[in-house]
Amino acid sequence: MLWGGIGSGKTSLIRALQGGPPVRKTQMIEYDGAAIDTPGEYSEMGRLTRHLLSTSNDAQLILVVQDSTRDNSNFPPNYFLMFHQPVVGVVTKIDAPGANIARAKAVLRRIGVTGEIFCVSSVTGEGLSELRQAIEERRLTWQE
Ligand SMILES: Nc1nc2c(ncn2[C@@H]2O[C@H](COP(=O)(O)OP(=O)(O)OP(=O)(O)O)[C@@H](O)[C@H]2O)c(=O)[nH]1
Ligand SMILES: [Mg+2]
Repeated sequence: MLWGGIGSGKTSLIRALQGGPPVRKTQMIEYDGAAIDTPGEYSEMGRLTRHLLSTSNDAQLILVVQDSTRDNSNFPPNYFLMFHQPVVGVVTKIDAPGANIARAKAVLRRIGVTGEIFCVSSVTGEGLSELRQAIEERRLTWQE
């Protein structure tokens, strides 16, 4: 399940990992192959995050997506410590002008992502194989 702000690159990442139709703005929570895609609005607006929380019961792994061109996140400090599933950070758009990977990692740490952080570009494909491998490794321990 992917969490992250509006336009942070969640759907593009899913497409880069598992293919599918062209990326359009995500309007609702969508089960898409192995992924649960979510609208950025749900991560950015406090009263909507409850929809994500109830859906997270279906998720085996939480991916917290942080756009490397953004200097902030709407999640409060330590937010992601609440999950019982593994939580992995993904810094997106590392190919983009203005990308700042160190800043994005610091944002993820602040909001409670204590596990591994992967840095990727869905445009160039950089970092995707490492992320894919990490997901597959975790999948071996999941109960389907
Ligand atoms: N340069 C660059 N642009 C990207 C990358 N990933 C996504 N984008 C662009 O960022 C914009 C938003 O991407 P989406 O995948 O729709 O983002 P999202 O998080 O699914 O957005 P919502 O559905 O609104 O929550 C699009 O214009 C993408 O082309 C990337 O790795 N590099
Ligand atoms: Mg989307």
